[in-house]
Amino acid sequence: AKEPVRVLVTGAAGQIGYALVPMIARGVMLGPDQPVILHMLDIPPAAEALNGVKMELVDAAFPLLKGVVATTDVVEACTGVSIAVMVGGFPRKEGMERKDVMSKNVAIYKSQASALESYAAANCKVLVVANPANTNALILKEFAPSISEKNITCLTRLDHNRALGQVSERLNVPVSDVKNVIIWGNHSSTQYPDVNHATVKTPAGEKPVRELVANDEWLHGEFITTVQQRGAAIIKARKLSSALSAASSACDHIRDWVLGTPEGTWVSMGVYSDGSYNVPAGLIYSFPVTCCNGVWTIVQGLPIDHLSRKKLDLTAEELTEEKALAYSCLS
Ligand code: NAX
Repeated sequence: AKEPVRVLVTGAAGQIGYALVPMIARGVMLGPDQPVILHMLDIPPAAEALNGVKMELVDAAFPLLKGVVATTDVVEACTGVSIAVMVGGFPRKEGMERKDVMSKNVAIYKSQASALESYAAANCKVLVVANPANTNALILKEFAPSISEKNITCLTRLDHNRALGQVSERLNVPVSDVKNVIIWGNHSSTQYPDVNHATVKTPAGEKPVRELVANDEWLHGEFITTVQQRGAAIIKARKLSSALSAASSACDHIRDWVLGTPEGTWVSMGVYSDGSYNVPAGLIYSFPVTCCNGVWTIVQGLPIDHLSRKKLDLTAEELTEEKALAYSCLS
């Protein structure tokens, strides 16, 4: 039998946490034969709710779940974890300045970075979900210098999956037959959902999405805005932000990272830019990646047309500004 893997979820008493921890305990994230020990962190005002989640995890009697740590102590939460999913953060409240929200999150990610740096297992893989996800991940990277930049990522897989979903709905094909969309850039409304390289499996082989949709107006317009604004549409409909789809996508992100992407398929992940596609190095930017043996690699050599270039640059500019704002909160 495999040794259990310790998985940290921060903000575990929140909405996404509540959807995510049972998925992890069922093997959705690390596979059906991988036992797990869940470490759940939240802040003192949520301690009682967190304990309630722990009670439900016990009550669900998940065969793969070998232990639960529910704590408000960041050191206890981070000790020995091999996977860290950072969902906790300070939400933007009405009337708050962007800089004030950033400043709160910078403080949180700085201190949690230090705890991971000192107490997590060697080679711990980190996924930041909490917004501003890319920039929180960058702060975490800065303050956990002993964690490899290859091990610090942010979630854009939800946006990626939303793009697959929109194509599937439009063409009336199973979503599992659609692949290789790309989310470029920031997990924000400047992200660029790109279908230029996406394909659909058909009885006659793989066909480009562009050819099958055959409607550039939709692809350049409604498709992009629907994906960019899907989060707001969910809030409007549910009166709560996306949780089940965010949790499911976080599992997809870690599963593909650890267990590998299928041959011929790439996924979108927010990763540390090395300057690929002329994206400024030193940002956490969403790229198309393949994963093998627990290591992601940016897909190279995709042709970028003029329209796409402008969109890649626009979202990079926003991230550069966010980075500057985050750094200004440090001083
Ligand atoms: P909730 O407000 O329901 O939950 C957040 C939880 O984090 C709360 O229980 C809170 O007490 C806790 N928390 C706050 N500060 C903490 C700290 N310092 N340490 C540990 N826990 C802390 O929000 P939820 O809907 O679960 O969303 C969580 C985050 O995900 C938000 O930042 C949200 O913006 C972000 N999202 C990111 C997405 C992505 O694709 N990257 C999509 C979904 C989601 O909107």
